[in-house]
Amino acid sequence: MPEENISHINFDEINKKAISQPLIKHMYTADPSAHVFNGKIYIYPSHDIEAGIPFNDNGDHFGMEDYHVISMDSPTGEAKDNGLALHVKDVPWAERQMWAPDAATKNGKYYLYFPAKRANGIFQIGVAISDSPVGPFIAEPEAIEGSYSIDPAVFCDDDGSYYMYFGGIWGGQLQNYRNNSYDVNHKEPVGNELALNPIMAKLSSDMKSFDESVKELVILDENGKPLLAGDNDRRFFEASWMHKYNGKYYFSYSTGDTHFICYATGDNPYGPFTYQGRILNPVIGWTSHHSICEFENKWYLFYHDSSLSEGVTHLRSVKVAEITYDENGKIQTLDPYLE
Ligand code: FUB
Repeated sequence: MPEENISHINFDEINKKAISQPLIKHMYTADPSAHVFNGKIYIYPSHDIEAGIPFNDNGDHFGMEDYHVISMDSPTGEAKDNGLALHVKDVPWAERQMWAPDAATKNGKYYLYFPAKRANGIFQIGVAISDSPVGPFIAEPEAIEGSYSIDPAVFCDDDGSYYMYFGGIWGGQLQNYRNNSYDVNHKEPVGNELALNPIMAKLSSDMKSFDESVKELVILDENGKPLLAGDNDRRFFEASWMHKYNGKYYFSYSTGDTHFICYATGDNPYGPFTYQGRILNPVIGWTSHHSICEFENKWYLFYHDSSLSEGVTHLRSVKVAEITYDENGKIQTLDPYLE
């Protein structure tokens, strides 16, 4: 819900109707990427702060500087803030705006993937490494070669291959890229032009670089045609996530300016993917961003909203709710606030 439309909202009522409450309240957190490592839930969120920068379509008001990892013994258990995991001042190539991160583990090491702006104002994606899932993480000296835009999500397939999905429109700069080249004059396509797609690549065995050139992950409609740019209710905007359910690949994402979390399914990590429906209806706040994770044979949606800050779009709180699949593998749409 855009920030300018919130003046009529009674937040006490909203909080009573919310299907879940913020996992932590002593700081603002967003963009939760949840994983189960060694039987425990670890959430890698953005750490929202009031940076004092006015709202604009470039997202400059999202002035985050660091990351904290949240851990939980179960989705209903206490959420623990494990303190500073990585600060932008300790990332040699980055200057500002530590946006939505993700993490992966391999051979006892933990890898934190994160987007940030370089001094020239261009987003790239970096990696920082730790022996612990909660950090502290040590950043690699340079961003991942070939990376651009925002919102990395790293998926580990059953064969031990890791893939990164990324990209985001407007503030995330994806509209400025064509064939992996940046040009500030490129704009988001409109109307019947083809929609922009998320970007993906397999990670190399050291988890610090891409093993191949990055490529688009195409999302098709029910007729097998790529989604169009004017299809704002369904086209990809940001917040990639990949999970696997009953052998099928589920790619989920935010539609940005229409505020839905949607998903598409495919038969392999590269796609194509076919649009299936909505997972989460709009939350309080402009952005919607999520992850999906299995814990003890139940599936959970980690997401955020701006109810705790009473609608301040860049001061969000991470939440969790169970999701269910029907017998055909369709995810039941969640309404974040009950009627
Ligand atoms: O948190 C900053 C940005 O807002 C994220 O990178 C987007 O996905 C949106 O949630």
